Amino acid sequence: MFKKTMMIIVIIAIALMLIFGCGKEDNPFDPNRGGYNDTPQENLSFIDTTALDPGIDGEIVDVDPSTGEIIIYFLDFMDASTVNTSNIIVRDTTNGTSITGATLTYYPEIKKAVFRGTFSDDAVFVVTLKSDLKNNAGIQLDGNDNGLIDGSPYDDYRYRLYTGTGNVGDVDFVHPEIDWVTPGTTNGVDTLPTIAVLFTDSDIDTTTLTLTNFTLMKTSSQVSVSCTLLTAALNHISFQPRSKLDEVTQYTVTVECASVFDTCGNVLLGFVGENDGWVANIPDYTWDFITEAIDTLLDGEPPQVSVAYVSGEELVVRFDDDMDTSTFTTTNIKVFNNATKQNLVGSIINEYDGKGFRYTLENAVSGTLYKLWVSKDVKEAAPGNWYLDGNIPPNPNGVGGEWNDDYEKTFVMP
Ligand SMILES: [Ca+2]
Ligand SMILES: [Ca+2]
Ligand SMILES: [Ca+2]
Ligand SMILES: [Ca+2]
Repeated sequence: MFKKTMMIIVIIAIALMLIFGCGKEDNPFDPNRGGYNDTPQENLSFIDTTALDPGIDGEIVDVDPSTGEIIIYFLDFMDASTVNTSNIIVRDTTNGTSITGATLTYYPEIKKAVFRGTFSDDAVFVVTLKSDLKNNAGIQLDGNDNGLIDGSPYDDYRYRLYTGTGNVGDVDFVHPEIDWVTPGTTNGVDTLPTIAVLFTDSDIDTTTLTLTNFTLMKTSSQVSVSCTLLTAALNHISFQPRSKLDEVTQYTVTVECASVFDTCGNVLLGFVGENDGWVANIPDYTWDFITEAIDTLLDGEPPQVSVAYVSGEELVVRFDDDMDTSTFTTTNIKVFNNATKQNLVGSIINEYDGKGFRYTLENAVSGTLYKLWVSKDVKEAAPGNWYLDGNIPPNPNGVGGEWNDDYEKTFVMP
């Protein structure tokens, strides 16, 4: 009965989200972001997508009785030798015929390329701007707009056009993304949760929605939890552990994105707004949750910093739970000059109640901006023993020790 009720709730929630637009989970967490988040981002994109003429999904209109034009404006001055019909390809996806009388003219001084030809009637066309297009500085097109050089086809930029009654919806190269997950990154989760993943487009190949591609494991031991598939639909999957999970225990859900496709074979990219676009090796998307405490003597809530303030010559830092003060070390706690990043030497004095520490500020200069940094590796005392749930957005989110769970706060020395 309980199972059924949960399922109905999830189905209603999904239905509501479809009606009211897909509400993004507040605090999604993707540890895979860590790897490329540290990579310096470059902006290699130089197609002015807002100035394409016709625009994305637009109609090609004949400029004379039989000739149409596709105009592409670049934001950069281009290497003219790369602006050619090898790198700007127009494909008639309806009739499979080549565009007759096709010519490409590049006007370097106004950064404009014009593709002219005779386009078949009532057809859909895909324009592909290949990653081999280069600007004058020799930088290639970043078609997937991730600041990284991925090469063709990942960095090719594609858009659709049509003539007459051609329907651009017939051609799908839009990759699905994860729009919402439940339970999200949080604690207090029911020990028999319904786990659901909702996708941005309702076009998932449901044969890829399997419990091989969507898995649950106990985080500490990496031991898989056997689950039952509840629903696999064009826009979501839901599943449930076969038996109750352990209480106050952290679990990891993994979506093997590289094995999930839409009905046109476009691979799942990851969480919307948090992925690198279409790349060669799509990383798994994972998130963690912590189950509820049924035995109320247990503690399923990771600690957070409750306050951090200057008092006289000390910086007072307090947590919302009893802490393992052996983790209050100079490795885990630092204060530094916010401008120069130079370490501010001071002592760490544990608070008598075990809920915080004081950092001495005898070397701080009045009027200077400093930053306190507390590592995610700071832990609370037993019975919780959880790592810090820091404050770097989107934290705190109820799960501690994640890659972005350090705590930071700037303060001016009075
Ligand atoms: Ca790229
Ligand atoms: Ca699609
Ligand atoms: Ca706690
Ligand atoms: Ca967290």
